[in-house]
Amino acid sequence: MDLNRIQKALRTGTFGRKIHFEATVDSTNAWAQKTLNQGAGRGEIFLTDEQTAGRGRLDRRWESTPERDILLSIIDIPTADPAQIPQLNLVTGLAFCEALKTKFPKLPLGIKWPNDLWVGMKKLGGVLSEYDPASGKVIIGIGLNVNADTFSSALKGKATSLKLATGAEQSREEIIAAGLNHYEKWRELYDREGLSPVIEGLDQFSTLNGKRVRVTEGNETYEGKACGLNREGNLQVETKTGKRAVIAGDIVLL
Ligand code: BT5
Repeated sequence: MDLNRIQKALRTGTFGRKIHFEATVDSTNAWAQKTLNQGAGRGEIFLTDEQTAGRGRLDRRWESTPERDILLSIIDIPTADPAQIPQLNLVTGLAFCEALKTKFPKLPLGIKWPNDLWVGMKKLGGVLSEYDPASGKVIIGIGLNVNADTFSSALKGKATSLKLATGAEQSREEIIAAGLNHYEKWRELYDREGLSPVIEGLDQFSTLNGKRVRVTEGNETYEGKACGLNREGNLQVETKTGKRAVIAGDIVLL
């Protein structure tokens, strides 16, 4: 990882100005969290070439290929209401999707609510934000398959990388910088104007709008048609018994 190359391409004032790098860690989110009580501040980022215990939501595993993918955590502060922290997932997904769309306009990039980046019908990346109540900070983790050539058998046919989708190796450093540049822009807009511009932005990348989906929320499962996000950024689903808003659920396209 060439940290100078990231720094040269950064146009931010806050995000990515201080970069922590380790060749191997368990999880960049876990590592970032440990540094919070040593005073790590907003905008600092944590990068690695290899994760031995990368995690997704609900303690699921995040796979990666050493030195080929982006494994990044960003420290941010939430808006006044911690209940709105999941909205930062949306801001992050939109920022990174837009950054990739700018670099790769021909790729069919999309966002599968709430936190997946897709190319066509395959998962390219994911976002995991975690709140640390002791410091009042949020750690936003981003995993993005950049130059991975293969995936475990569980992910075959379901995951892709930028290299597989474009047919060429891509620079992780350029993508990290572009993602952070877009993140800072969207984060400031979100601070000034709230979630509505983010929802508008997400709409153009939505892979779910108008499609039939199965939602699993806690112990409950239901089906319906996805029909955009409400003002809080929750996915709305039209079911037989009326419209429902998904707060935190897993969505499967039918
Ligand atoms: C996510 O969770 O998609 C969030 C992933 C966040 C990973 C980053 S890496 C840097 C930072 N440090 C961490 O430890 N984590 C963050 P979720 O929606 O729960 O999706 C997890 C599911 O995606 C797994 O159960 C697999 O099915 C699938 N998956 C795992 N690795 C993948 C990969 N490399 N590409 C595509 N799909 C993957």
